[in-house]
Amino acid sequence: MKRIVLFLLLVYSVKLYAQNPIIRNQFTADPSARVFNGKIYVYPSHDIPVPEGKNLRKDWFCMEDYHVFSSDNLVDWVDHGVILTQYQIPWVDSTTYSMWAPDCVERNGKYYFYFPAISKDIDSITGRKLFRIGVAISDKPEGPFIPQPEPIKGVVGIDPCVFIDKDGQAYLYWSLGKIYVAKLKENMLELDSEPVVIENLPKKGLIEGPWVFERNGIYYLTFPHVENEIERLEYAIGYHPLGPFKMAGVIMDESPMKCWTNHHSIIEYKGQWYLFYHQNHFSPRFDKNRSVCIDSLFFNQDGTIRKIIPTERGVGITYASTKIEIDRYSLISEKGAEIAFNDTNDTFKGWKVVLNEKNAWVQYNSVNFESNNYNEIILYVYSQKGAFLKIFLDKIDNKPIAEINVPPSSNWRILRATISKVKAGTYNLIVLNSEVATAEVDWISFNKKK
Ligand code: FUB
Repeated sequence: MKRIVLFLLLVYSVKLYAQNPIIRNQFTADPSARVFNGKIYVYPSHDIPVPEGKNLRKDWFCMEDYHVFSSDNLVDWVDHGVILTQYQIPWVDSTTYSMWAPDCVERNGKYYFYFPAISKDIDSITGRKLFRIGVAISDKPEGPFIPQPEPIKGVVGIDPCVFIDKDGQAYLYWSLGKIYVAKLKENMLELDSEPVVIENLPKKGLIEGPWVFERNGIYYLTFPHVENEIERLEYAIGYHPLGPFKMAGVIMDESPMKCWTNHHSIIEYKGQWYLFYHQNHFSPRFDKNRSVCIDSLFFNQDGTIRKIIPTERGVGITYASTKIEIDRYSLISEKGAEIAFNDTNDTFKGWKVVLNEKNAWVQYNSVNFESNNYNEIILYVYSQKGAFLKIFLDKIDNKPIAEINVPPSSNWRILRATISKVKAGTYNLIVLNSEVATAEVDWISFNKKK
């Protein structure tokens, strides 16, 4: 099995591009984002549909392996393939498909990958198989990771998060209804203190998924918590990794898609802070098949975190010459505009914008025209009765840069039109339907015609 994983790792490196959700070739959840060697690496859980013929709950999480994804611009993501599977780990009960939320940290040039899974052994007190936390080690952030033969002694639970403080002391946080913390030894494989429960967190409603980071001397303990019916992201602050912590607020409210879980990480990259989290974009009817998203995160002057509203647009610059998926919008008109799947039988084929009425519009921010030479727009569109689209930069009050007649058709088609001169720069793009009939747009792009 080890050989197969190594082989897959060498041949498997898929380039993906995305707004939200950022990973478009599989379900991903519980993203732990880390910056290693100037790049962002995301270590998520890998949700899969429950395989047939296994003795598994049909309505529950199902995970058998982990992938890692990297990017240096938050837009183009490389899938480095499988880095660890349940079948490689001697202590894991591989009939349980329980490779839940992981984390990865670097120490002295080695990468330590922490993951929870249900252990084969039967606990003498509860008489049950329990979630334990294991470690796998690699020389590279992309793996391959070699698992330790035993889980970490003294830890029962899920959702590991490792924080290394400025003085070099590492701490392991994890959850099991509550949040626990213990010091890690220099070898990163053993506890160096008795686990303690972090106090002063909400007493009612599930708490899990700890993520700890430090900024300007404040230690942020962030976590999903069920205050009402489903999880939202909350945080507490303190002045030491072991606390005491004091509740400070909500980072993200409950999912508008009603995904029961949320699970996140927070990092700074090239001077901007980001929240990585998940919702169930590709699986609206089954919220155990989730997808990782990113949105920008901002602090107030006093160090508190501004609440984040999840977006489709996500983060990063989109280049004018790429396929701009305007259904990943920044803003959308209140009336007459909606998004829909391109193919409801294969949600990974993405979405389209449906502009149902006159003056319905959609706005997609941060499109970069890196030169003055663009002179053509290309659109992938459909309108049964015929429509007329106008393209604006930044404001609908501005003069449109293109006006496109979409002839009536029973098929999707690629249309091209000349655009007026655009000065090199980054703009917010607006697509407006100026006809009564419906126009559907999958993507648009810009070209430099000779
Ligand atoms: O992904 C399985 C579990 O769902 C995670 O461990 C929790 O944090 C929740 O996201």
